[in-house]
Formats: sequence, structure tokens, C-alpha cells
Amino acid sequence: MLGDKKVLFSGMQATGNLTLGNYLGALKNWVTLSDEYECFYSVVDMHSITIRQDPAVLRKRARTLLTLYIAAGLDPEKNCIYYQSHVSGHAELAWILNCFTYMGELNRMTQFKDKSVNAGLFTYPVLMAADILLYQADVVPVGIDQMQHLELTRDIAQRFNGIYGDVFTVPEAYIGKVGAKIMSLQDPAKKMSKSDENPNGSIYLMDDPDTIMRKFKRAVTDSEGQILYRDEQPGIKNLINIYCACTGKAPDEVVREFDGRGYAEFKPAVGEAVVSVLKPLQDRVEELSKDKAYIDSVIKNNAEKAQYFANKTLRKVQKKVGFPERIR
Ligand code: ATP
Ligand code: LTN
Repeated sequence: MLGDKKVLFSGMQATGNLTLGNYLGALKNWVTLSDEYECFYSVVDMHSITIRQDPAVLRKRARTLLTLYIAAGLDPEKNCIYYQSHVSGHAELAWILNCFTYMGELNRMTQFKDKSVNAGLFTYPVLMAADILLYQADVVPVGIDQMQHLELTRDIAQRFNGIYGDVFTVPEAYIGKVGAKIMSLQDPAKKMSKSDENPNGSIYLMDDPDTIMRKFKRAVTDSEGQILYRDEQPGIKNLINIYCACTGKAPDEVVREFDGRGYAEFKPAVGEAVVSVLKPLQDRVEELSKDKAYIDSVIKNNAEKAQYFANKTLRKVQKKVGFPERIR
């Protein structure tokens, strides 16, 4: 708890171009939850370098992502929006937690996929645990793909508490009802991903309206011809999910709305719903990006705020594990 509010932590990597999946699965929920919780939203740039990055590109993307958090509706006066690399406690706590995590646990994680693995990528879930535990977060809104990392975070926290007493809050995942897993428009069996090599499978948050409409018109569906919300029609089910997440409607409402109408009508309707969500977001990013001094002040003030809370937990943990006290 911070004051009378529970604490929320979440983060996104500044790697690749953000997709509609990132927005509907994560960012949109962040905004909904931001009034109820004391929130920390990080641009997790330290996670990004587990895969080789061009320094100039990473710096630019990190700033765009931070701007996007604000553009999406997160007020930086009320929410702590900051770069992970500006708060040294993340790395310091990650080191300590590495010593409380088993190789076997990390071997079971899927973050490597088919990538050639450096030690940073291998211990990536421990850095994520450190992010969350550092702020004593009660809740962590993420897409379903991050569930196993959340489970590991809870295991590490419970293990540590079991040895040293109640040091960490054990966090809960928050998975949104709609948008938890947005699938590729070209292959509804795969999640929409910013690392997909086929750009037609993903809607990027910065895609212009024509591109968005074109991608939806080309979306892979089936030959059933009916708009029904069921697993046998994964392409249509995904489009219904996207439509619901963008309009606030429920799936059965959408099925009724499009009863007797074909895919040729439904696909552009989904495209339009997406454009009406993304266009204002894009305009706001552009507008905010022009105000360099404002964004700089957000970066500075929030890093200081995050550092303050991070240090409180870190000092407690350092003491528990037996590091010598600082002499003032
Ligand atoms: P990649 O697509 O390259 O695997 P990523 O988009 O999963 O990367 P992040 O940027 O760290 O990686 O993800 C940020 C958030 O977006 C996470 O909470 C994740 O669960 C969510 N997310 C990502 N893709 C989707 C998707 N297709 N549907 C719903 N949520 C998603
Ligand atoms: N691993 C996450 C990004 C991430 C995160 C976090 C999410 C890093 N640290 C802490 C929630 C809380 C991802 O790749 N989606």
C-alpha cells in the first residue's frame, strides 16, 4: 500500500514497433486502472538490451514509448512514468534475486524462444521480478503471455519471505477480459507480435488509416461466412475481440449487430473501429513530442520519485540478506 491505495506496476519494452496487441492487451487497461491504484509504469529499456539494439534507435523508441504512455491517457503527475535504466535499484535487486532463483526455474521460461541466449536473456524473468517487487506492487496488468513470468515472481517473493519474514508484497496478475490475447491478422493461431516478419499480421500503433483498413480487409478468416463468436472460427473470433475492445461492446451484441451480414461488411467495420481509437492517439503523440521541455521534466521528476520508493525496498532487502549498514 502507498497511502490508502494499492500499488500497481507494469512495463513495456521499447523494442520494435508497438502493436494493437500491446495497446489492447496492456496499455488500455493501464489507463482504466490508473485512478484506482498508485501506479508505476516503466519503459523497460534494460530488458531491451537482452537482444542487440542500435543505440540511437533504442533511445528514440524509448522516448516515443514514454510519450505514448502519456498520449494514451496516463497523467504523469499521478502516475510514475519513467525509464527503468534511470533507477539503479532494478539492477541491484535483480542481482540479489538471482541468488534466490534456480537455473531449473529459468530453463522452463519461454522468453528465449529460438534466440541465441546471452545470460541477460536467461535471467530476464528475474529482472522482471525485481521491477515488480521493488515497488511492493499488489497488481501487475499484463497480457496472458506474461503469466509464467508473474508466477515466477510470486515464487521468488514467497521464497524470500519464507526465509526473511514479510519483505515483499506477493503480486497478482491482472488480465483484462477483452484483448488479453490479440492474434495475428494473417495467422489467428499466433499472437499479434511486433517481432513478426510479416507486417500484414500486425496493426502498428502508428499505422495510417489506409494501411489499417487494408490490413483488416486482407485479414485471414474462414469459409463459414457467418459472424459467430466461437473457437472453430479463430480469425472471426479475433476480429470480434478487437471490435469489442475498441467499442466497449460485448461479443454477443456484436454477433447480433452483424447477424446475416457478410465478412465484406464486418472487416471494414472492425478497421474503422480501430482507426477511431488509434487516430486520436497518434495525433496526441505527435503533439506531445513537440514539447521537448515537458517530456524532459516528466523524465526527470518521475525518475526521482521512482528512485525514492525503490530505495526504500532495496535498503530493507540489503539489510535482510546481511549487507553492512551504510555509515552516514
Ligand atoms: P513480442 O511481440 O516481440 O514478443 P511483446 O509485445 O510481447 O514482444 P512487450 O512490449 O514487453 O513485449 O509487451 C508489452 C505488453 O503487451 C505485455 O503486457 C504483453 O503481455 C502485452 N502483449 C503483447 N502482445 C500482445 C497481444 N498480441 N495481445 C495482448 N497483449 C499483448
Ligand atoms: N517481460 C515483459 C515486460 C516487462 C514487464 C515488467 C511487465 C518487464 N518488466 C514488469 C510487467 C511488469 C514483456 O516482455 N511483455
